[in-house]
Amino acid sequence: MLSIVVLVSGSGSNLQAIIDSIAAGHLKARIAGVLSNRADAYGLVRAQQAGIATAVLAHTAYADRESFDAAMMEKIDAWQPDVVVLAGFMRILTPGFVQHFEGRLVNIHPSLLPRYKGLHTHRRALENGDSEHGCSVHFVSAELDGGPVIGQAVVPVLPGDDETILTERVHKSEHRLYPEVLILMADGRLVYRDGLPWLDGKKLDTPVRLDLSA
Ligand code: NHR
Ligand code: GAR
Repeated sequence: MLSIVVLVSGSGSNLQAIIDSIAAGHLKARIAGVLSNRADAYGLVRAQQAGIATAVLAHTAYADRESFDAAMMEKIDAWQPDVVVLAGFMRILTPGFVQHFEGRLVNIHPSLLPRYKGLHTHRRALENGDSEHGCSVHFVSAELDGGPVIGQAVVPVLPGDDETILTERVHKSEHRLYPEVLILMADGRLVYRDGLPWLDGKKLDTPVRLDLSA
């Protein structure tokens, strides 16, 4: 069974979606631990309520990113995960950390990558008058939000949308996409080889697309 470690910084609603998918029997995995860089992250409460082990490593307690990441690596390795899932984790990871978990480290980013790497993605989609927006799950590489994309969920941008309502629509799509991608991994259909995602034995040149526009 796929063993997962989830990294959070905040509310952890994506963590909750993964917990729920496991509980419903869709995702055949176990969450070995949840790690937060913030002691007050609500994601830790969600984990505890589900009986999952938690750990807090405050990045502020470390002299630099390298020593923080080294402490995280040690903690995560002790849980022996097959996959490390970033779910609203807000600290940029060092190349050493990314290399250590290469092919086992995934992130959900609130845009249709390669559009809108970085922050404030919803505002930027609105400012550009996009008619579609969404989220992407990608393997993490040293380039921020630049690793190969596995899956995307698309939502419409509707007349009258503001940042709040669009953020919420994308958020809901994240809660559907993340478990779907992890199910592909748990079923052994989606693997990482030669720096790329492969689905059912074929190089994935177009991300798996979840269409939520209907
Ligand atoms: N690390 C690497 N190396 N590569 C990626 O693709 C990563 C990553 C770490 C996190 C998530 C990401 C996103 O999906 C992610 C992808 C934080 C920042 C950021 O600027 C940017 C992107 C992402 C996460 N963090 C600030 C920092 O100094 C702190 C911001 C804060 O604490 O609120 O680390 O968008
Ligand atoms: C999600 O929208 C996720 O895509 C985003 O933070 C939110 C976390 O929500 N991630 C980033 O912006 C990474 N920089 P959650 O804590 O409720 O899962």
